[in-house]
Amino acid sequence: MTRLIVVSNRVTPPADESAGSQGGLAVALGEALREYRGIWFGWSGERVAEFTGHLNMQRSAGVTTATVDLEEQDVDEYYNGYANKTLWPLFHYRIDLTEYDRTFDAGYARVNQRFADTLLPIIEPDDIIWVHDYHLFPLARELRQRGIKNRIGFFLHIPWPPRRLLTTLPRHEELVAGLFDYDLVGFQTREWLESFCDYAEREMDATLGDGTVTAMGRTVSIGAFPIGIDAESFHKASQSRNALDARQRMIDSIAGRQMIVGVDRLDYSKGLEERFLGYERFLADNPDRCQEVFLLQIAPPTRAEIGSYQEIRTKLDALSGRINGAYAETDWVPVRYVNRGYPRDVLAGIYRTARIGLVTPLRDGMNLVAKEYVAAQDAADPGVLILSRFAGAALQMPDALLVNPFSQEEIAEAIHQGLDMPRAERLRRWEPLMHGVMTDDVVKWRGDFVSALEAVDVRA
Ligand code: ADQ
Repeated sequence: MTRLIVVSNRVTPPADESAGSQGGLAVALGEALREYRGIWFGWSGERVAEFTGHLNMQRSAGVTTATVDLEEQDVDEYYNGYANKTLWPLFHYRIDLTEYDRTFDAGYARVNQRFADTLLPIIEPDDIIWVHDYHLFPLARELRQRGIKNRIGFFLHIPWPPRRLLTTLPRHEELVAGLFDYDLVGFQTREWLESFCDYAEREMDATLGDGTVTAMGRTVSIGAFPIGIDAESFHKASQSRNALDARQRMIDSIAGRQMIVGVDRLDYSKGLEERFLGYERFLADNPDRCQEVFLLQIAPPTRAEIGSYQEIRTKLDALSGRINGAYAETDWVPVRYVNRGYPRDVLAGIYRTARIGLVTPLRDGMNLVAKEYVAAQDAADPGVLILSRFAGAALQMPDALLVNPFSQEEIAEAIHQGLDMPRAERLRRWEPLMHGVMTDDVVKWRGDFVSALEAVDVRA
């Protein structure tokens, strides 16, 4: 029987789902792995003095995980370095934040080789292998060089940048050439896929076919597979005991005001600074109304070892303090800014209480928060989603209030419109959004990807 091997940078061992703290991706992949008797392979998150290649195999909640520990230098050069100081900003169009350093390249190559060496002994001839994200572009090449002929697919969770930006990366050709050792490469949207094709045609002299790209004598299948959430269970979670408790606590503290909610990892790509400024513009433009609302921004810190993340955190601390200093009254603060994570059911209850979900990334592969906000709404009285037109999700969610996240005026106007929106219009917009979120969920996403990988013509 075919087994599925999922490979990602970090492995999140499937926990007790009733704990409600699992990410949608972990839930979705967990289900796929159970169905296919699969294995989830990646970094444990632990650091050791010297890399041993020891594979820690564990089975929990019906899923087998296989993890390796990495050396401090690996984490610095591969994870904090090439993945998160070079590729992440570049692929989010931030060449101003992109750091190029040869030691990062070397660390990235080394960890991909180490992953391939460690994974090799557990691959069986009929396994299909699904590699995730920008940390692992060269993994298929490393596996092929070690004789692996299995079907290997790759899914990119983040945008594909325009060609003119990507060519600022030293040795970009080598990075992209590595993708041609996969059988299938998937993107979140057609926009990122087209951007990839543009690069391949212009920089690699590639030929485009029907769902394929051929370059350097190799053909790879390509497709857009927009990721969804575990919509049904998230919707249920929004009515769970914990969600209702969270909702009641919020209502008690709101004193009849309308809540606007933002939930994001603390990352410069999420447009938090611009969002705060847009909200400040709303307060300035509507002095008579501003006390009707407040903004709850939940933003747990991530990648805290990286300078650009420390900078954005400092900026947001200052900006939230400034807005509150300028506008707060003794019984009202305009911004509640919280730097921690919450269990999924609590989050669902918070989304359900908010009149507006404010999701304004400057650039995002997809954005699952927009979909979670929609799934958590009360069908009788739904809230309004304000969504950046530069999130991949915007292509699937035209009924949201789409804004340019760089424009303070557009954010301020959309907040105004959202607060005043009559229930009939809120329903008219929410119903198709909810239909889309429920239909194009994470189960469909993984089913579509795995079927497409299984359907690829066997490699020559
Ligand atoms: P992310 O950049 O992490 O994902 P996103 O898609 O919004 O962005 O997913 C974030 C997840 O973290 C959501 O499920 C959200 O609920 C959760 N989360 C955020 N803040 C939280 C908090 N305070 N407490 C608990 N949970 C919190 C990357 C890409 C995206 C792409 C996804 C999936 O950058 O574009 O949509 O992968 O492919």
